[in-house]
Amino acid sequence: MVTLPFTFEEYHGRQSRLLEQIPTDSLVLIPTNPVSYRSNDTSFPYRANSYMLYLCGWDEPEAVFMAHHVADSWVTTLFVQPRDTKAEIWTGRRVGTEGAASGWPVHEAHSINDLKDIAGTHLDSCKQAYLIQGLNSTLDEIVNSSIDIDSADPTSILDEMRVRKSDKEIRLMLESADIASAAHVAAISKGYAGIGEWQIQSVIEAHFTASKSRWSYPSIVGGGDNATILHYNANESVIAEGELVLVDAGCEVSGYASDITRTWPVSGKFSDQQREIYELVLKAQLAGIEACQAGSVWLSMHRATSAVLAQGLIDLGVLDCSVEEAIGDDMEFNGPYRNFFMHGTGHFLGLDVHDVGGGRQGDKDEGPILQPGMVVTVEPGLYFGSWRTDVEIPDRYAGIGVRIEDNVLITDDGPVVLTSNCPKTIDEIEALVGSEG
Ligand SMILES: [Mn+2]
Repeated sequence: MVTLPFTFEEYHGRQSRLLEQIPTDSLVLIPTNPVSYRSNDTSFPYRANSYMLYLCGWDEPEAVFMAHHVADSWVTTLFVQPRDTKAEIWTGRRVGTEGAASGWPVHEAHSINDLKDIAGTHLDSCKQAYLIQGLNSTLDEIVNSSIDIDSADPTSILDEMRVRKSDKEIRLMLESADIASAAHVAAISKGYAGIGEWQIQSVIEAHFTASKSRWSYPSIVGGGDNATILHYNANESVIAEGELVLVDAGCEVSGYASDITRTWPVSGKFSDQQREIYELVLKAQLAGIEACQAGSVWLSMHRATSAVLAQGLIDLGVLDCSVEEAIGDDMEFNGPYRNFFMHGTGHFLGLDVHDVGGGRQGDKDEGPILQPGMVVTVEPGLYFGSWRTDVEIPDRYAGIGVRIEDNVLITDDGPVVLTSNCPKTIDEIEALVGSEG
């Protein structure tokens, strides 16, 4: 039997916080994700919609969470796949309507086959529907075809709630961070010159599976120049003696993601050039973490990492200009340092690996204020792809890509690194590479 990751009390609290911000003449409709097909009738592993998980923890496909107002209170309903022995023989046991009504934090449960009738009837007495569109075509059609109903988007209200994590959510995120940390440690300790990127991937993902977890995004394992491709995940090359390997991999626990990047010398020792770049990225990453203070703007950590990286690139002779010029006019983060650090410093983390809450870094937008309970990633990097034609790559650093990423909880007492069990100093890493070879 499925166990929910949170108490009914926690789910009811989330539902009330949502519904107290919704006019009472509205119908709230939160569909889950559809099943996606990989090839012919083979589906991708199913992942429920994060808003659905957040509001009631339901993780079977073909479901809708609904809330409608009766007399003085909201009534919550789950539409779910009904029990069906013949279908369950093929695709697995279902909780069914009775199980949903008794075991999940809602007042009622109905068959998904009755969605159109029941939701349609409730809509007749409503002025607007708070619907997440694009997930369930039946709902989109009912709402969009009725001229008396305005469609509103509930996600901005939910995002505001999701971005600050409760203590229980933080506990799950710490669990997720610990599993991913141990997976990286296992991979580093089994590294050797000549190992295949896919073999490192298998060590990482074996640890996820053995820990009853699964990846929260496709694992990136890039040796040498492959480390300079930000979303490389072909993971099909052999890593040669002396090359660095960049591993960006995280897992999820009850839907909550971790997201860790480590870069290490596959033969066990950083070369002088690799060490110079690694130390610079690490210095920038520590400055970025230090900038994760409650009350600071979202852009603070990008400012912090950018200042360190720009100065460092000048000191190493990669750039020949002032820090201001390197970062860009009016601190727009578009100067020449961007040739080597082309992404943001971090993103929010939670039920989605790139979680809700806004804030893409890399321009002047200061973004939201950091608040206790928010979890962010801090992941500066420097990339010198020898294959690039858009910019001159210094010979000394050609083929080096370094990114270091941790998951950081904002608290009133400063940043707390949730992934601190994953080593990142040069000494720790050099001691670990191949130690279980
Ligand atoms: Mn990340």
